[in-house]
Amino acid sequence: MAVYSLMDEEMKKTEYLAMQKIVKKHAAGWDPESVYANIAVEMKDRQYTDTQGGTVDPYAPRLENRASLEDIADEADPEGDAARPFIDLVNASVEKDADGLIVRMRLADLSQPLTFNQPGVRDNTMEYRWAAMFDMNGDGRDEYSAEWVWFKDPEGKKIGGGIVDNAQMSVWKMTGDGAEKADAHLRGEQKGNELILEVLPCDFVSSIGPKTRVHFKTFYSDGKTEEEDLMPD
Ligand SMILES: [Ca+2]
Ligand SMILES: [Ca+2]
Ligand SMILES: [Ca+2]
Repeated sequence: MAVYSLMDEEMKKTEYLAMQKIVKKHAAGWDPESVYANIAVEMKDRQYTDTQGGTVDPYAPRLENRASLEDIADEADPEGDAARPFIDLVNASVEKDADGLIVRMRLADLSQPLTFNQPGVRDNTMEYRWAAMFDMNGDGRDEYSAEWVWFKDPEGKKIGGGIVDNAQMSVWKMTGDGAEKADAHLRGEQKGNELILEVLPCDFVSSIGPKTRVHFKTFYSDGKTEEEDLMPD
């Protein structure tokens, strides 16, 4: 009994009340587009430990693994540094011209169909991702991403197929505590092992300048393990 009343008191603390409010808010008007925001908030509070035993802030600026649009085009990523060939980046590039932006990601092997909405993956959590991340002003923090992404659809059936037909193409704008979908028209295609994402002219594309730095991220989860590849590493 004493334990329960202790817990009861504990739950009345400001931080728990604030947390309950957030949970209630998300549960009341579930919006798949806010999934990113929720994840980002979760991630912000997580502590990471680096190889030296120190803690890592995932939101701290990072400059070392970003490259200019010119440099990234000449860069290659090792094959085999990701567990699965469909998320194993081999090279990638970003090209901007008057017609918009073209993002290319070459993977080790995209010849096999993928399974979406795998039973082991938790509802509304990320299952697949192939993303180009943009640090517009080169300060080490990303402001936009252009990507294919798939969150496990609670209503969706398990389906097999390709990335272009099944994952969602979108441009995300990072906000203070999450991300929101940016207004952008996209076209996507797969050519062999290459994924091509075309973003038509928009605010995001026009704000890409000489200081802009880019890096690439892929992600896969089967519910048991989470795997990724980064370029540059
Ligand atoms: Ca790789
Ligand atoms: Ca930035
Ligand atoms: Ca890599």
